[in-house]
Parts: sequence; C-alpha cells; structure tokens
Amino acid sequence: MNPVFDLVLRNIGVLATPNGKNAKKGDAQGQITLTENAAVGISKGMFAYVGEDKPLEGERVIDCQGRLVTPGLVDAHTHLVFGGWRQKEMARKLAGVSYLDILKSGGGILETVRQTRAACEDELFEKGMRLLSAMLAHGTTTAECKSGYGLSVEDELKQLQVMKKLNQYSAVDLVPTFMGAHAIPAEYKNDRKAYIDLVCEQMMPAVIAQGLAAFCDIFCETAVFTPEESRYILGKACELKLIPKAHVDEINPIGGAEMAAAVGCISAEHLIQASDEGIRALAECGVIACLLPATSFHLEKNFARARDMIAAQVAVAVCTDFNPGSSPNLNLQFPMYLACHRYKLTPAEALTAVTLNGAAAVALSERTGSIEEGKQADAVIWDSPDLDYIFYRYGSNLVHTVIKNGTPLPVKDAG
Ligand code: IZC
Ligand code: ZN
Repeated sequence: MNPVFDLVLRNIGVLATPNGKNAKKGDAQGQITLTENAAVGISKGMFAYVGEDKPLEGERVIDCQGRLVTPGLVDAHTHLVFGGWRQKEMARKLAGVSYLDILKSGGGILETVRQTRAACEDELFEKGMRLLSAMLAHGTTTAECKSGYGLSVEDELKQLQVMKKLNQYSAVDLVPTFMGAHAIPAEYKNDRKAYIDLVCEQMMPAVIAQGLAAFCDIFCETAVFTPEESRYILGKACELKLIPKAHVDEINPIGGAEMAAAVGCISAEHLIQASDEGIRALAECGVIACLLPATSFHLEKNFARARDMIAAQVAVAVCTDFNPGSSPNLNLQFPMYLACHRYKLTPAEALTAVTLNGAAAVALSERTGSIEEGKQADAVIWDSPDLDYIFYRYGSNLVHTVIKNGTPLPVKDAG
C-alpha cells in the first residue's frame, strides 16, 4: 500500500503559524497558533495534516528533532532584477549626501537604470537566479519583484520577461509588479508629462497584452512623482485592471498614504512619514502597510510607526525592499529582527507580518502564508527551539531546511 503522505515532518518542537486566508489586523495580527510536539503531513505539494505529533506514514519522513517550524516567508516588496550594484555611491552616502540628492544628480535609481539597460536578458536571468536561491536559503518561498529599472517600453518589458522566466525556473514563487513610474528617465527630464503618457498609454497596455504583471506600483515622493501624478497614473492602472500599490511617505510626508487609500491600493509601501490622517485612511480602506525596516536602517532614517498602525487596525506586512540602493539585503530575517527591536512588534505579530500579511499584499493569502490543511506546502524548519529565538539571533542564517511545494531543500550554513 502506498504511504498516505509524500512527506511527513515529525517531532516538531513548536509549530508557529497564523491562520486563515486574509490579512490580520489589530489584535488578530498577534493571535497565532503555537502547537508544541506537532507533526505535518504533505500530499501533492499541499498540507494535508497539521496537528499533534503521531506516527504518520510518509514516503519520506523528516525528524525535526524539536525544532521550530513556520510557514515559508513571503517577501512582498523587492526590486530583485537589476544590473550592477551601487557600492560606488557609498562614499557619497557616508559623506552625508542624501538618497534623493544622489538621485537628483543622475545617480541612484538612474544609475541602476543605465546598468539594467546595458545588461542582456540572460545576464539579468542568471543574476536573478543566484539572488533567488540565496533568498530561498534564508527562508523566502514567495517574493514580489518590481520592474522600474528599464523606464522605456523595451527595457521595462525586458525586466518583466526576465521575471516570468525566473518564476518558471526558480523554486521561489515570483510575483511581478510593473513599476514604470519609478523615476523620470534622463531623456524625459524636461518633459515629465510625455513620460507619464508613455507609462500609461504604451507601457501599461503592453504589459497587460503580454500578461506580464497583475500589479502596478509607483514612487510617490518629492522630486519623483507627486501625489497628483501618482493618483492619475494609478487611476489609469485601475482602468486597465492592474492592482495598485504605491511607495509613499518614505522620505518626506507629502500625503502619500492618503493618496494610496483614495486610489484603493492593495498595499502602501514604506510609510515612514505617514500622518495620523494617512494611517486612519489606510485602515478605513483596508490597505496593507508593507513596512521596510531594513531601508530605514540603511538610509539611517526613522522607523515607521508600526505600533500605531496596528493600533489603528492597519494590517502590517514586513519585507526586505531588496534593491541595489536603499536596501542591499535580501535576507528577510534581518527586517524580522528590526520589526521586533525597532518597531516593537511581538514575535507573533512579526511572524504574521512576514507570512500571511505578506501573502495578502500580493493577493496570495488563499494559497500560502500559513500552515493549514489545503494550503501550498511552503514551510521553514528553523535551527531554533522556539519562536522568540529567530527574532533575537540576528546575523546568522537560522534556516535548517526550506520546504517548497512539499519538496525539502536543506540549507548548509545554518548556525
Ligand atoms: O534603486 O533606489 N526607493 N526605489 C524607491 C528604490 C528605493 C530602489 C532604488
Ligand atoms: Zn521599493
């Protein structure tokens, strides 16, 4: 007789997971299930048994030896397909030149645009595969990825084509987002309106015609796109049935959160300078806050008011923002640490932020983000005896084994 399960995890010390198919807000964000001495049975890439430890028959059985098991991590905000890096801008950063001043002088995002345009699809694909396998080794089983380093029809499509191929070849599920409105490219410096028209009239229809993205994001910031321009561009995106997202109130408080709520964004990103009114508007419209503490850390900025957001009934997700400028770190365990120690989230709230709420921010919470029967079998076995430990031992990769769609992928350098 065939074993009942393809894969069984026995002797789990603690199984920690949020529950359900929707983002969690308010007190519910911290209400997770903790099961001691648990077991999990997986069939056809899905969780089929989740509960107390007992002898389950499996094609393959892993003895977790008392370790912690959580859902696979969902990194709902990255810019992981890009050419080059920006370490050459570090000297200016260390001398006190700001992120926006580097951008205004033609560097920053525009430097990465030059390097991404110069790279061919194969180069971007191979680099993307290396980065994704590193992310997977750190526990990320689903990642969002934004375009926005092409800023021409051809180069935006090139970036999105690379993402499509990465999604096919990498074990990580990759969710592409169109972000043609990431910056005004140098050749349109004196004609913003023409660039905005290019984004709306040519890029968006081409992205949709080729089925390359379901989401549309924008960088709403001083000297980038104004709230009015952002509202116009995201309004066009909505007409074309792209789901809106927006980078708002990262550096300057310009009413970005209010704009994101008015447009009906699924998520608003950064929110470091979001106003009280903006936070209320996000709560009212059910917008998920994708907070990026590693960016605050790297840019030496304030940390978003995550506790106020949870108190205001905003669902909080925490992501890496992995990109070559403001957040060159792809390991979600570092933002998890910062979520507890800077935002003052509890480990339970922070776990929900990097699993179920991250999944909801990319419209995948029906499928992933928790360990429950019927969900995709994405999980992490941690070299950790309990949940607190993984929010405390920063600096080491604490992943022991990643399970993706029911397949175990051991990680060598856990310690
Ligand atoms: O390359 O600097 N904030 N976009 C908005 C970024 C950071 C990415 C970058
Ligand atoms: Zn970003």
